Amino acid sequence: KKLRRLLLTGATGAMATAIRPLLSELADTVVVSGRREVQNLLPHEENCCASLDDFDAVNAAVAGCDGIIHLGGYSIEGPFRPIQDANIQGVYNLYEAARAHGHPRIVFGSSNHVVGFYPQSETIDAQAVPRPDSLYAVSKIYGEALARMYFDKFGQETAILRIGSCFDYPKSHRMLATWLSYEDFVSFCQTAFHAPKLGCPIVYGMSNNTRSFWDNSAADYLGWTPKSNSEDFVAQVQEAHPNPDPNDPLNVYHGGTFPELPIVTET
Ligand code: 15L
Repeated sequence: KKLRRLLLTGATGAMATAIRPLLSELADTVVVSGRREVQNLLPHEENCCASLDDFDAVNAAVAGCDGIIHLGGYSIEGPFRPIQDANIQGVYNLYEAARAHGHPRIVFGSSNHVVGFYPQSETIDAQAVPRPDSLYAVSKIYGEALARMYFDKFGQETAILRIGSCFDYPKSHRMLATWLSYEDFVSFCQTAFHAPKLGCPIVYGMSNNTRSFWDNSAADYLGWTPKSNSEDFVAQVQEAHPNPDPNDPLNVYHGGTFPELPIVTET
């Protein structure tokens, strides 16, 4: 099954750049939207530039789309102002545009950092109380709450995906638990757009990793079956990082190094 017109926000970011070629499986046309134009457009793509804090631009990007993958935003810890513009004002603009245009389903790219302060010795599920590890993570909790409010108030369906580490391969011992392959991300989106009933589930964005500290059983009803397993990369990770220090925050917290990052005050 294919969407007619899929909006991809954050289209110039690293994750979007990696998955763009795979999205022709999901939709006839993919509207790629970032603050700047995407270079090297693929045959199935159209550019529609929008800064997330500009409602009119976001509204124009959303118009006519029957699905949205929202990867746009400020994606790491940083000063509050740009986080606020993109992840708070920006997500509000996106949901208001979706409300004006028939509530297309949304895959909201949230982050594992919303539970970043949990210790890796503890396995948690979608019901876990958030323990954000950064201002960035707090802004993602705002997005999750907004998604839930638009669902309860208007029936807007969203898959809240708390993305772990979406890279071409796991790059650390922590990522043996948090890794999400590009293929599994795209299969998640396909499932979210076509599940008979989506609702507003919280799902941890990880592949079928043998090692993990997240439990996705609450989302079993969706029928998503990730296929990649970080176990295939154990030898490679061990070679790159022999003798991992168990007291290194990277090996202590779900959120790795983020819990120990300072607040960045604006200059
Ligand atoms: C994130 O939320 C970041 O956007 C990404 O750059 C990685 O740091 C990822 O989390 C992670 O936790 O590995």
